Amino acid sequence: MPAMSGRVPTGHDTTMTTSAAATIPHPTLKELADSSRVIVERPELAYAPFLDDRPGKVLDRAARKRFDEQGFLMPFTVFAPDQARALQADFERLLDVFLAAGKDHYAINGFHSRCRTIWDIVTAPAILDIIEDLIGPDIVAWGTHYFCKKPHDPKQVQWHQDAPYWPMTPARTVTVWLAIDDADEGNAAMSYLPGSHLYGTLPRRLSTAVEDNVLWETITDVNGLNPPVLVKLRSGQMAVHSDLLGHGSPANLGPRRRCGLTIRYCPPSVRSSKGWNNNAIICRGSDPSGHWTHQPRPDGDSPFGTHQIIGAN
Ligand SMILES: O=C(O)CCC(=O)C(=O)O
Repeated sequence: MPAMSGRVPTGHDTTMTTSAAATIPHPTLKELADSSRVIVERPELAYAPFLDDRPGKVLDRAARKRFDEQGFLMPFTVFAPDQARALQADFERLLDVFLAAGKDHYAINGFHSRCRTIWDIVTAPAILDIIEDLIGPDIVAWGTHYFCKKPHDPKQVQWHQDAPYWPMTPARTVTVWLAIDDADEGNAAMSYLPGSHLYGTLPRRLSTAVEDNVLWETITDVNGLNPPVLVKLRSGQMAVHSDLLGHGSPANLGPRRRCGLTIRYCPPSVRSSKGWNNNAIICRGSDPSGHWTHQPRPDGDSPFGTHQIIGAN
């Protein structure tokens, strides 16, 4: 299979911590405002910093500043090893149900309101404490997707930003990438392009068949951006990234599965169209506007019913 277009996300710094990441040179927000790289295709998709004066439960001011500068933070251990093994067992049980219903490894997309297993992860306090520090005390979860790369899975996730895929405005969603399996250079871990969230929407095109993309768009040119950083995580750890951050992952050439659960959180002030606001969980606080429809904890795990498929990457 061809490598991902642009820089291949291997052979780079695989041990980067959030403090090391702070050494990456970033343009300042002012420099960016003057930069011709900022695309105004959808001006509401410009990055707005999360930093404010709240003390933070987990993330102090410096950490939130790093998020604003680089567009991601990692790693956070949110589940202990025994809980992480339970996450794997739960995923495998869920996958069996989906496979038996004729679906594939990437199909568990948007089922947080149908599957108690996912609903319970989405509302886990250890995750929400970190999200609260970024987006505030009112927390809506509107999307989930298991990205399960089987051993020797040729499928790739081409460089992309999430926000252009979504009918959401403004760009204010933070994604949790929760490692169900250990993820590293041996099993197609994802990579981030630090600082790329600051450029608005990057030029992109439809992916080609040869790219074998799980999704369908590819950033046309990553040259001139910071080099990729591997999202190396142990099972039970998570990373968080901005919906404008460039990221992707190559084919899984090795014998180890690489599964991660993405969870999309935003403050209730975000507006969604196409009915995506009806498949939400109000995890903390409230939505006084009533835009988001809260889905209560389901009784069990069902592969059937309504869910987001299109674009809910
Ligand atoms: O898991 C991957 O390889 C890609 C995940 C992704 O695109 C995302 O978190 O938005």
